Amino acid sequence: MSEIHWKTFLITYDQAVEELKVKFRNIRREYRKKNEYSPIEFVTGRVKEVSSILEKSNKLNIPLEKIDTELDDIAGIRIMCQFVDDIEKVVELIRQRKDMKIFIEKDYINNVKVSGYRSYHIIVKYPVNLAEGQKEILAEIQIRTLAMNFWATIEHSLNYKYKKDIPPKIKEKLKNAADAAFQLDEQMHEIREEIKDAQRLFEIKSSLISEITNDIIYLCSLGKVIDASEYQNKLNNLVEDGEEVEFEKLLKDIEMQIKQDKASET
Ligand code: 0O2
Ligand code: 0O2
Repeated sequence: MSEIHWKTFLITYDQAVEELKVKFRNIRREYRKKNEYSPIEFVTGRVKEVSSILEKSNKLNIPLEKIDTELDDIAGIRIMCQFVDDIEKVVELIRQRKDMKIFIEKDYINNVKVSGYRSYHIIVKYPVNLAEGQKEILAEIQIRTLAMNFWATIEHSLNYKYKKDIPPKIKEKLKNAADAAFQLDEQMHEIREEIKDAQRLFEIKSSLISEITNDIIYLCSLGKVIDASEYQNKLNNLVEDGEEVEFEKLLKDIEMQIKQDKASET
């Protein structure tokens, strides 16, 4: 494959990465809209650089005509989770999808790499619809916690700096850091229900506040400026420490008032 064809060759992978990012981000959005906890915290994706494709195919002795079937991470998606047990939930979500087929699973969480690397990898076969028809490509989905991601990102940049030959002293420190990241995941796992509760509460309060604010604006538009400003003061007093029930009561009161004002108008 001559260089001139790279741009065309990579179109399919670009499209796959864009589609997969949207699909996984939408899963998160769906959970959040339902005020439910999302096992997906955030999603990133990239198409491998041509220089990295060449480097890897050289290293693995893959002829360029075969990279589309033998290099499985030209399209790469990374899914970050808050807690270790979210990873299994995301893996299960992927197993159930009809728009991608699992080809290979690699569990570097139970089988930690010598470097200290932990992550769950799934290689999927993913069909991309192009102008000239459908093409199935391989894509790598890496699923990991925020702590695993932090470690892997740092280690990756050090590997880049030292051209994959990290000095033993730094390697040892990285190994210790990997252990610390593992401990952090363990400790967060122990208090995950508490954390999820706090996050759920935050989401609920945010959506109540936004409903109340919209109603206050609506009251103003009905000409009830004094009432609106009273409700605004009540909301301001609640914002910092108010309980969920207090916000609910305020929302109910303002909705009742809007109903009465509209009825008296007609
Ligand atoms: P939101 O609402 O912040 O989740 P694009 O491909 O253009 O859609 P982009 O920005 O080019 O996306 O790059 P990339 O690298 O694929 O993804 C960046 C997304 O990851 C952004 O989300 C960042 O907010 C999110 N992100 C990156 N690092 C972190 C992190 O440490 N913590 C969290 N929570 N999110 C992170 P969006 O798309 O802006 O959406
Ligand atoms: P990049 O720059 O991230 O795209 P191999 O890469 O030969 O070891 P294989 O079978 O291709 O093996 O895949 P493997 O081991 O499942 O790893 C593929 C990807 O996982 C790597 O891609 C990295 O992104 C990540 N990874 C694997 N091991 C490590 C590690 O020890 N540290 C870090 N930081 N990441 C790792 P690439 O192509 O190496 O690089």
